Amino acid sequence: MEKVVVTYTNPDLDGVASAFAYSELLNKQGEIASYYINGIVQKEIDVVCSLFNIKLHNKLEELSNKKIIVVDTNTLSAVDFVEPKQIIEVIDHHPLSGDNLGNAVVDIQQIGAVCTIIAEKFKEKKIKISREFAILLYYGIISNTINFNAKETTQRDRKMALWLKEQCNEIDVFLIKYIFTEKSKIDIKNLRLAMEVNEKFKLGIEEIIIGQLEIVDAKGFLEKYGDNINKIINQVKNEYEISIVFINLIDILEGYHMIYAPDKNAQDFLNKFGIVFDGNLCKEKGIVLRKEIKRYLRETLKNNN
Ligand SMILES: [Mn+2]
Repeated sequence: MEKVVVTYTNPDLDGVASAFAYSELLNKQGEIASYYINGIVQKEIDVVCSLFNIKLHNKLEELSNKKIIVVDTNTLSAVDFVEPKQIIEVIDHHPLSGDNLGNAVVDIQQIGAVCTIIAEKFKEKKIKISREFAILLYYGIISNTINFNAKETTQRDRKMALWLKEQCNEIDVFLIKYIFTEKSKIDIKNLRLAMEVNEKFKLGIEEIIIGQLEIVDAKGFLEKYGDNINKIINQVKNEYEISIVFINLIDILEGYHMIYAPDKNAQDFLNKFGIVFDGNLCKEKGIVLRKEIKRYLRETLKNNN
């Protein structure tokens, strides 16, 4: 039976690149596999694809009779366009969602990018990687680790990025700044998509939503578009009937992050975890990603109980 590799709805480059490249790897191993992208991709994908003239498809296939492989998420609601019982394999690097993944083979590693795991599979199996997959996986690692500045970055991410660069001489470190700058030119109509506020996170008995914005000049962006962000936070609170919604704003060139919580609710909640606000912001040097915040919240909750 044909396998289809999918990732969460409205995915980023790590999700798209690993889904596409993993289906290619399976094909090269003699299996029949394809990939399917659901929703609208994050802007960084368009930036990289047009830069290197790479074409993606997301034609709606009949998925109901396929075996499904999920990459870059282990949350079932994020892939609600497939039936949970279809899922045979999960490859991810996010904290466990707690969802029942049935009999699927689950491979969750604490690593900077799923692209790293997929690249390692090409290397280990000595399968030649063609230019488009080397490019996508390389910039997927760069994007997901914020050019190796995220705390969760590992030696394996660095090693595979180097290896991918050796496989394709079009890969250029000097394009990273261009890609980061271009992906930050968010059309404000698409702000909610860029904020990634569509996934509930279970924390003990609580359910919260943490958004994330990865942009250049995060401070300036917040000054300019704070009202738009507030409006979206309120929309999300109403739609999901959730009282705690906040945003992790990452400055991808300056290398800092800020937790932005305009609501007292969210601030009081985060205070209990030792996260202290100055106004609506908790600013820190260095980059902490949303999945690391999730891990921190879970760990703290566990230790306090
Ligand atoms: Mn990822």
